[in-house]
Amino acid sequence: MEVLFIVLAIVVIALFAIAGLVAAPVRRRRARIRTTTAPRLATPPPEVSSPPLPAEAVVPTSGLDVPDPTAGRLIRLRGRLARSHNALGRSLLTVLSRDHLDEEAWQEIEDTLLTADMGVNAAGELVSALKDRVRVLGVRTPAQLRTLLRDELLAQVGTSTDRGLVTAAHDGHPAIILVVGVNGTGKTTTCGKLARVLVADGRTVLLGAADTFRAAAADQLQTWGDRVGAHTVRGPEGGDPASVAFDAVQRGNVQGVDTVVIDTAGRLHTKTGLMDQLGKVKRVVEKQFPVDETLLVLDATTGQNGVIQARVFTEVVKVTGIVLTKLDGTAKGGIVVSVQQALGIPVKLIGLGEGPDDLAPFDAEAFVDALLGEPTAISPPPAGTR
Ligand SMILES: Nc1nc2c(ncn2[C@@H]2O[C@H](COP(=O)(O)OP(=O)(O)OP(=O)(O)O)[C@@H](O)[C@H]2O)c(=O)[nH]1
Ligand SMILES: [Mg+2]
Repeated sequence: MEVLFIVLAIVVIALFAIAGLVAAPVRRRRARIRTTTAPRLATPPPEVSSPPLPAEAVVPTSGLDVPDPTAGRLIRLRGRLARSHNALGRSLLTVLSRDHLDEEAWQEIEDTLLTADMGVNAAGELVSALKDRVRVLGVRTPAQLRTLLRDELLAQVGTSTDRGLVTAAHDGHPAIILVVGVNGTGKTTTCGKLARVLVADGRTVLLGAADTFRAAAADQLQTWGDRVGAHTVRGPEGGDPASVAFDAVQRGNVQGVDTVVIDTAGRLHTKTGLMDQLGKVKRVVEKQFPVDETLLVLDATTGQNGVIQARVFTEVVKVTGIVLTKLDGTAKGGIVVSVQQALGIPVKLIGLGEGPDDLAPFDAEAFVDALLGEPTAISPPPAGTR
């Protein structure tokens, strides 16, 4: 009996030992899977079977930035716009308030508009509209002139233009935004700032680093993404940008994010090979879903050349909106009008600085008010000054 008891005890101990040996690797494997699953997004994606992300793709969720809300951003950033642009409004109002407006005065007004890059057609139209209204008005008070100029500038900038961006998932897949432009205009920065805008508005975002020319470009984008918890899909340096863009859209769709924002390499509009490559990026993405927005990033300081760039880019990838960057560093805000009028492409976003939240949805009224400056701007200089 005693012997039987001892044998039974040995059998039980042996069984426990075998069970332990089998369970250990399973536990280890489970632990490994937990550390490589997709990052948690601000809003949990719908139940989808997501392929695991590589370990380096996991975005930390603690210590994320909380971007400024987007509502009224341009109003908040208006001061920055006014600093570089209200000289335009001031000089126009100063000439308009002369007692006698002769041809020379009107030429001066037109020249001022051309210097601000408004473009020949828009400047001509504005001058003739102003001429008509000044004639009807007769005697002019500074306040009347300001209203008149505001109305006519608004008419040129366009108040009824649709400047909305498609950023919400639709038809069961994410919205797709492709960001294009020549070198150094601010594409990557815009993708990063845009991700912040979207996150601030409650969207979930995935970034695609389709600038594969330099590893640093993907690092730059990923840094922006990491700050707001947006995952960045990237490929090998020198890899096919179209394939990275395709992967980003596929991954974004599987994860159920709202918006996929794809950064592309800077390319001169005159380089046919590079422009063809861009066309391919869009075509390959569209094997999955249509691109909702193709945003052309233009550096406002490059002036009328922006119109030429826009013409070529839109022939290749059908641009749906302009992002005008570096408006904080130039008085050439008239490009807003010339690009729209020459090509019918609305300015949708403007960049007003290097800060992470210095990107604002374009608002015609806030823009024109910034050009005109404060109403007091045309009051006579205090005595003793010249
Ligand atoms: N002042 C100012 N600087 C800006 C603005 N937007 C971008 N920049 C700066 O412009 C420089 C170029 O920005 P990137 O985003 O790297 O430009 P990119 O178009 O991605 O450049 P490539 O990828 O090399 O073609 C950076 O120093 C940005 O900080 C803006 O609105 N205002
Ligand atoms: Mg870049």
